[in-house]
Order: sequence, then C-alpha cells, then structure tokens
Amino acid sequence: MALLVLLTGCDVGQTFDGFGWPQGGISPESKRMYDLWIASCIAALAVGVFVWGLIFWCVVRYRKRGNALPVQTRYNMPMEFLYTIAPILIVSVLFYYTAIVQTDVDKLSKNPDVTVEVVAFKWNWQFNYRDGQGTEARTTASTLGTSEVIPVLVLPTNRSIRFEETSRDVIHSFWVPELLFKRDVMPGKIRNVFEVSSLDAEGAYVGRCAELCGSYHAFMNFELRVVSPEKYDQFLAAKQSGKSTQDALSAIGEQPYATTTRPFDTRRTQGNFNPDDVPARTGS
Ligand SMILES: [Cu+2]
Repeated sequence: MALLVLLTGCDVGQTFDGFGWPQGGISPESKRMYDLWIASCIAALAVGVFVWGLIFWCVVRYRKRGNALPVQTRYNMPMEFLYTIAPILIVSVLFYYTAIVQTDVDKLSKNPDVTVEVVAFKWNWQFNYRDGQGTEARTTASTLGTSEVIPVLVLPTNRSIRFEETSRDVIHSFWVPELLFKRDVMPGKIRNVFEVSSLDAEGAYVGRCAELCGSYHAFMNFELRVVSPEKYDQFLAAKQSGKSTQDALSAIGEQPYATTTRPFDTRRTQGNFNPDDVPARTGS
C-alpha cells in the first residue's frame, strides 16, 4: 500500500483521466487529496482484479463434471481467518491515509501570510482583506460583487492563505474547483476557516456557490485571480488608496473584469420578483 502511494500521482492519474477526480489542482492540499483518490482507486482495482480472478478460476476449476457432490469446504479456519482479517486490514490502511490527508488539509497555521474574510449573502460575495484573524481583526480592503459586476478575489502565489467564512443569511458554500475543495459558509456565530499553504499557478479561476441557497443560487459566481506576490501587494496598496477593484486590477496590468464568468441577467421585475404585487388578472 505504501508502495502504491509512492507510485501514484500524476502519471497513473493522467493515464486514467484521474479516475473521475478533477485534475489541475493549484494548491499543495489539492494535490494531496488527488493522490489519495488515485491511490484508493488503485487499491480498489487491485482488490477487484484479485476477486474477479478468483471468481473466474472457481467457475472454470469447479464447473460441474458429473453428479458426484464436490468437496464441501466448511469451517475452514485459515480461510475464514483470511477473509475476516483481509478486509479489516484494507479498511484500516484506507482509513489511516484518509485521516492523514484530512488532518493535513484541515491544518491551520499560527501566522498565515494572508487572511481573507469571505462574506456570502443572497446572492453574491464580499471579500475582505483582513489585518489579523477572527472577528476582532480589521478589514483593510474590500471587494463587493453586484448584479452587474462579478467580484474578483485577488490572491498571491507562494503565500499561505487563510479563508474565514461567514454568511449574512442562509448557508452558502465557497467553492473554487481548482482548489478541489469547498466549504460551507454558515450564518450566525459559526466561522468556518480553512487554509491553503500556497497557490501554485497564476491565473483566473471561476468560483461558485455550491450550496443551493435560493432562487438566484446559480448567479453566485466569483473569480479567483492568482497573481504574483509583488502584484498582490500593489493591488492591495491601490485598493487602500481608495481605488475601485477594477481600477486596482488595471493598475497592476490585470484584466479589470472577470474573465472566467459573466454576470447573469436576473430578469427580475416588479411582477415576477414579488408575485403579491401582480395586479389582479382578468378572466381565469
Ligand atoms: Cu449561495
């Protein structure tokens, strides 16, 4: 099994299209989860091949040859011992590696380089750059999404990032597919926190709400824009000097608006948004 874990990773995964797991993770945590998935698939396949082999061997070896009753194997202690112990061993090994990876992915550091507060509300996002951790910290710069403008969350490569999530109304879920990770955003006192130890590839990545939160749930898109640490510092300074997110993005040579998704037309009108206001219809 340890050998399997060593053998896994990109090559086997790529050959088999990730065994259905999304590829292209951009954080070390996403790679660890991906490797665990690949290793589990290989372990499952190995067990599968062994079982299929036994089935076919039995079918051929013990097919009916006459009317004599074949040897009946019951109370075969070694065999019963084997098929009790083997599954326990397999489950233990899978559990062990799952616990290791899970603990690793959930790990929080004392002093992350960047702390960003993710505020979800029906139906958009606000991203607050914080000067510390927890509710006591201050917001030093902020980006708010609107129906017309997709919020762009700008973050640096090569720095550890702490996400602190809170919701203004119902449960949402913060999801960037390339992090291979999502976490519910809860209203009230619960502050869900997770960290990535770094983001390893610059670029623009679409983000979504992954919890059905109401009529316009599908409209809750945002964009994660990963830039170099230098550009990130310049962006933050520009924001703090009073520039809008779009102007600050332009100032660091980035596309000012989201490139991976676009605002949806809500087609909200007085009539369809508040049915109680619809004038009485004539006829049936
Ligand atoms: Cu939502």
